[in-house]
Amino acid sequence: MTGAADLVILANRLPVDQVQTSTGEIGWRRSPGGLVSALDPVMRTHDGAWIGWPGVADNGTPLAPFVEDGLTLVPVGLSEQEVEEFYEGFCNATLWPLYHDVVAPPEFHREWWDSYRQVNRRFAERAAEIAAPGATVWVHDYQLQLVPQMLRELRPDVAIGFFLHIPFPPQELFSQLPWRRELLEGLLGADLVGFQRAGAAANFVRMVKSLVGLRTHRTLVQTDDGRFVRAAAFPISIDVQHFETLAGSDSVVQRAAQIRQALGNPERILLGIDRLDYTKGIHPRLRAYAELVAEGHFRIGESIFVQVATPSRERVQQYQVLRDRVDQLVGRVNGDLGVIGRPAISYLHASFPQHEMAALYRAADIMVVTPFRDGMNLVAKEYVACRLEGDGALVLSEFAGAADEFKQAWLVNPYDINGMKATILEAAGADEKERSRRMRALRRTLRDNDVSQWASTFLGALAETRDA
Ligand code: GDG
Repeated sequence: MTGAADLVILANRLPVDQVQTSTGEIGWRRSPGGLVSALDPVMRTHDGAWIGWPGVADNGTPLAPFVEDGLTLVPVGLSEQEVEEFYEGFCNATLWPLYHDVVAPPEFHREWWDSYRQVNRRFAERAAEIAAPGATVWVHDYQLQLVPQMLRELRPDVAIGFFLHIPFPPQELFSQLPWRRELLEGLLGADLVGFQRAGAAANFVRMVKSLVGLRTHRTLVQTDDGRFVRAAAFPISIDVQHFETLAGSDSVVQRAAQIRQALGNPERILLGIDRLDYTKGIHPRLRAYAELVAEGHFRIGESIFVQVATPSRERVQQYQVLRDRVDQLVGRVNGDLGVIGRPAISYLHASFPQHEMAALYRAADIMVVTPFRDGMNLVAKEYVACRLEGDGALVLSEFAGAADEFKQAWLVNPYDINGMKATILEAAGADEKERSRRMRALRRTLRDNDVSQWASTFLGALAETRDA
């Protein structure tokens, strides 16, 4: 059975969120994201369809495909048990920590793996139904690593690309996984496997050789059925033009001034924006800042750290533990160091519209991005895009994918608190010329690779791999 879509995107989530209208009916709200804006134009010109989970457990009634704002969306339902075992379990308590350098200990449960396989099969079957003969199918991220192989068995005629948004670990860590071989074989169903960094692609090829026993040559793998699979890096980016326009709009400029005023017009605003996730290094970053204040390098009233932590995966235990740790640290720091009406850290556990994010980026003198490990980190790129005047400073972890491109950022090791303190001080003390030299270089780098370029480079490479 074949369908009519020439380009099929599979991602864990649909690009819309399911909402309930006031009359109790199901409605959809477009969720703005880099991936959607990158793929939107390609989807429209190619008769594309997007397969994903709507974000809430289903009640047993299958949801039919629908068209929203001109995009064909195909929902895949997950039961409450699958949300627990596949999504919160295998995806976010096994693979996520394992792929991020075991910052938290990964849990291995056989029933979670069974659920992962079952949900991956459902996605693959859906793609097999709707893809036109010879279509291009692009599978996204760690939730769907078995889909390429499952889909290839059902539909050998389609071109399959896979892109991993998060890091791919070295063999010493990946080998812990009881189902390591199955996952590698799952990915090998693709014609092209894309990663954020070249090192991740190299990890993959090395493991295919040692754990699956296939022949490899540089970035190519030869499978037992005589196909060639290519692995390469395609560093993702953002819609630069969109952020520049937003940051330059009157309302964002005004809102940024309001934010500075509400904070007491300090000389220096430091900013962190992250999903509240243990990989993002929020805790050591705030500790470093608190020590700088305690030691008198920054003074309350003159400097403030604004930390936005967007609620994330709140039912997963490690995330609850992290939330308590950050709450405790911020409470202690503000209790010890703050004065009436002026905290050391302004901490917001909430998510905001993109307009507010752009205003925060505009208001901040120093952006502090310190993940222990991160596939790319789009927040760093968004900050750079919003610095239209070429000022501001980016302090960036060398363990974020963005560090490969952003060599002119102030790079730090988030495990080294003294080193981080010294670098934050250096960035704060740098003269205007130095800051502007670095920021302008970052902005040039960003403009050279925006998200639509990322998408077309990947799809171009997929077409080439297929024709070779
Ligand atoms: C994964 C990989 C890779 C955050 N809070 C709010 C909000 N955000 C937006 C940011 C940014 C995005 O969410 C976060 O992207 P990151 O790249 O920083 O991190 P992950 O969510 O972990 O993303 C990562 C990425 O995939 C893409 O491949 O870079 O390494 O882990 O765009 O702006 N947006 C709004 N309100 C918020 O409160 N509107």
